[in-house]
Formats: sequence, C-alpha cells, structure tokens
Amino acid sequence: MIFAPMLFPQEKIEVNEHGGEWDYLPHFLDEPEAERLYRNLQTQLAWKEESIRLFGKWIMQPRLTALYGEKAYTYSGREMQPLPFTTDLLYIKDKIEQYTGCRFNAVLCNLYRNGLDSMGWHSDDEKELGNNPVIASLSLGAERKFRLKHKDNRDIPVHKIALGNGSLLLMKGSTQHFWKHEIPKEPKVTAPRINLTFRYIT
Ligand SMILES: O=C(O)CCC(=O)C(=O)O
Ligand SMILES: [Mn+2]
Repeated sequence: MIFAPMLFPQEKIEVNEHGGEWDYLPHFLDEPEAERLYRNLQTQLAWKEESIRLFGKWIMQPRLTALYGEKAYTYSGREMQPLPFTTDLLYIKDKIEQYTGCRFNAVLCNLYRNGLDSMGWHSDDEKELGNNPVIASLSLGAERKFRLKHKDNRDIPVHKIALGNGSLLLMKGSTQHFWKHEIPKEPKVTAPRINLTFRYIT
C-alpha cells in the first residue's frame, strides 16, 4: 500500500503542467556513507549481464543488473527472480521509507561500468507497479545525466538532471504515464555508478 499525501515536506517537488511530478534531493546520503555503501554494494550484490527483448530481438543490456526484495519483476520480456534484501539494501530502504512515508518491497539494481553503459528511453509503467507508482531512485558513484522527455508533445523541452553520488530522485503521480526517462551514454565518464530503484510491486 502506498501512502500518498504530504510525503516530502522539506523539498520542493517539481510538478509540471504536463503530468510530471519529480523531486531531486542531491544530498540524501552524506559522502562517507555514500562511499561506504557503494563499496559494499559493488562487491556484495549478485551483478549479472543479461539479455532483454527489444523490438523482437534479444540483446545484451548495456549494464549489469540484480533484483532484491520480496517480488519477482518482469520487464522487456524477462522475468527476474529476487534475492532477499541484504543488510545494506534494507538500511537504505528504511531510510527512504522514513523520509517519504512510502513502502517499497523490491529494488532493481543497475551497475553502469563506465559511460558506455546506459539505459534507453522507457517508462516504469509495468502493470504490477500500479497506476501512479512512486519510484525512489538512489545514485552512488559517478555522476550521470538523467533525461526525461514527454511522450506525446515534442515541443516540451527535455528535462535534464545530473544524478550525483548520494542523491535521491523520486518520480511520482502521473509521471510514468506522460514521460519517458533514460541514462544516455557519456563516453567521457570512466568511473562506475550504481543506481537502486526502489519500487512497490503488487
Ligand atoms: O540509472 C538510473 O538512474 C535509471 C534507472 C531506471 O530508470 C530503472 O531502473 O528503471
Ligand atoms: Mn526507469
């Protein structure tokens, strides 16, 4: 169950007239904590390079992934079976739940080995995420560009956020209906980055 209102009292929430609702907290974790968690997660999570189905073809994903939590998750033709939350993932989940007032039961983990790893345009709109999901996205390691574009109206400018170490991005409301997001390739980035997207899967 998601508890919606009055979630993020200290922060400006960017709500735009085009159905987007997101909130970026650059310093959700302080630097020593972000670094400690990055090191632990990089070595402790079961990172895998896996294929997905895209436009009828199976291709390798340009990043490593892992799923933790209580529920399986299917996207791009692939069902991921979860491993139980680790101590560090539970710690981060509790912190985000306390801050937001929302509950999460799964986390999709992405490891971008360098700037050539990426994630293509998509919405987090799988049925099992419910109608207006809250997606809590924590970033550790190298800063990467994150872009949001409106699905129908090309005149609406692409929105760009630099997702820094220790930051939290919350996407809410009707964002997934009207907007897509991506992590573009950035060939100049040589350092790795971990991203954790906490979700509530029904
Ligand atoms: O790496 C990111 O910041 C985005 C991850 C994402 O969009 C996803 O896992 O669905
Ligand atoms: Mn996504």
